[in-house]
Amino acid sequence: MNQSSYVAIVSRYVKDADCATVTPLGNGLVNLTLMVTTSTSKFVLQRINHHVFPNPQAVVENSAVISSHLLAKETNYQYAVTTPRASLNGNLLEVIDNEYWRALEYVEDTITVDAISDVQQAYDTAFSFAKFSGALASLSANSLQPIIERFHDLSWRLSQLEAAKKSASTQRLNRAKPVIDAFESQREFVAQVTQLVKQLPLRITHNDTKINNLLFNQATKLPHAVIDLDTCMPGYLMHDFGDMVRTCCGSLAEDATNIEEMAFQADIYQQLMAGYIEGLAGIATAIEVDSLTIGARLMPFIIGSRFLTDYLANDVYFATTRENHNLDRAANQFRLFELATDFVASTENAQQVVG
Ligand code: GN1
Ligand code: MG
Repeated sequence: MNQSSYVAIVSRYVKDADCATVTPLGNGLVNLTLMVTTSTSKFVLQRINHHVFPNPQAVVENSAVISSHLLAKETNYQYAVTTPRASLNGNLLEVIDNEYWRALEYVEDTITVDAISDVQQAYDTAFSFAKFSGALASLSANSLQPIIERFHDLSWRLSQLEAAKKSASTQRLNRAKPVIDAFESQREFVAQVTQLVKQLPLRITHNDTKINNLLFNQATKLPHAVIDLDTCMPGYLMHDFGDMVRTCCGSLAEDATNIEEMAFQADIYQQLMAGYIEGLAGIATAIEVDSLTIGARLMPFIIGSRFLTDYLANDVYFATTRENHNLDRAANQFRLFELATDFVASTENAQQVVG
C-alpha cells in the first residue's frame, strides 16, 4: 500500500501524518476502509463511495445521530458504540479531489470474524443485532436522512434487473441466462413478499447485518459493538434477520463457485432465530416474527439479484477481482435461496405434523 498517497487525507485528522502507517481493514465491497496508526493515535479512515452513497454528508450525519441515540442513558443500550472522529477542522466529512472521507474512533481489544464459528456465536450475534434494532425503536425515522432509496425493496431491485437486461452486452446476457431464468422463475415468492411487506411495520434497521459488522471482545469473544451504520434506514426486521442467515448459514463464502457443495447450516439458523427473538424481547409483533422465515429466503434472493444486475451492467457497483465475479456471486446466492427455501419448508412441514 502506497503510504504517501494518504498523507494529505491523514493530515486532516492528525498533526503527525508523515509518520502514519495505513493498512486496509475489513473486506467491504463498496467503501475503502483503512486503519491509521501514528505515534499519537489510532483510528479508522474510510473513503465513502459516492456513486453508491450519493449524499456522503447525510451518511456521516446519520451515523452521528445514531451513535448519540445509542449512547444516551435513556436508551439503555448494553453494547459499545463506534463514534465518529471529527477532523482537526471539526468536520465529520472531508473532501479531497472529489473523494469523500470520514473517520471513526478505533475500538481497542476487539476483533472481527468473517465466518461464524459455533452456535453460541450465532445466538450472540443475532441477540446483539436485535438489541441494536430494539434500541433504535425509540429513535424517530424522521431524524434520519434517506441514504439509498428502496434499498431492500424487492420489486425495485427486480425492475433494476429488468433494465440491466435491456442494456447488457450480448455476451454477458448469454452467460447470465441460466441465472436470470432461475431468478425469474420465482414469481410466486415475489408475490408472497409483495403481499407481506404491506402488512409489516417499518422500523429503523441496520440493513447489513453480516457477522463482520460486529466487533467481538478479544478476550471474552462476546459481541462488543455493532459497526457499519451507513445503511441504517427504515426497513423491516426480516431484512436484518435475513442478512444474518444469508451470511452465516451457507457453508460457503458468497462468491464461492463450488455451489453444488453448499450446505445450509440448520443448527446455526436455529440459534440465530432463538437469539433474535430473545433479543427483541416483546418488541416484534406476531406478523414480524412470522416474517423472519421469509426474510431468510429474501435476503439471498435480493442480494443475488443485485449481483446479477451489476454483472449485466459491467460491474459498476460491487468491487470485483475476477471475470464473472458478480455472476458467480449471483449464482451462489440463488443456490443459498434454494437451500433456505427447502429448509424453511421442511421445518414448516414438521410443525404441521406435530401440530
Ligand atoms: C455491500 O460493502 P459491504 O460489504 O459493507 C452492500 C450490501 C451487500 C454486501 C454484499 C451499500 O456491503 O448491501 O449485502 O455488499 N452495501 C451496499 O457483500 O450496497
Ligand atoms: Mg456495509
